[in-house]
Amino acid sequence: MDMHTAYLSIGSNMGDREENLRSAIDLLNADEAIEVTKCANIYETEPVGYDDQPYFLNTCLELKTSLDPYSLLKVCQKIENDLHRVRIIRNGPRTIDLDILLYDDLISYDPILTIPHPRMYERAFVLYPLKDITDYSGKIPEDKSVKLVDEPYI
Ligand code: PH2
Ligand code: MG
Ligand code: MG
Repeated sequence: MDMHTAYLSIGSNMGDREENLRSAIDLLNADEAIEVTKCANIYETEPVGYDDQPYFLNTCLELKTSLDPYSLLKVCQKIENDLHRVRIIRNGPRTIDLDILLYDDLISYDPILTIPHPRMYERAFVLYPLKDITDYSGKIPEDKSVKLVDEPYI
């Protein structure tokens, strides 16, 4: 089977944030077409985009998968629904968010699924954890606080 490597950013700032991240990782691994192969450190991060909300926990994952990008997106959206994601405000509080950052060396401008994630290189909360599990050595913006709080879950 054709296997692909994808990187995801996951974040939570409502409810039991640690539990939400762990559940998302477990649900990804429960899919027979996905294996979570790396997990970055866990960071507590200042909200970006919409300030009046709790701090997030963020991390990044490396996956091996036989799914194409759109099928992977569907799995991510199903996990968001299963973890009772509610979102009232754009960029506002959420129990869980799973964003596809990279998929092999694919470049796609489809508005449904833009890869690489269009804002990833502006976001310290994405780049700090991504650097833990890749050889990313580019610039990391320092405008918002990003604090290391835990080791990788797996
Ligand atoms: N996600 C957003 C908007 N702002 N800020 C932080 N610190 N972490 C996030 O995961 C995050 C955010 C939209 O998805
Ligand atoms: Mg997001
Ligand atoms: Mg999202």
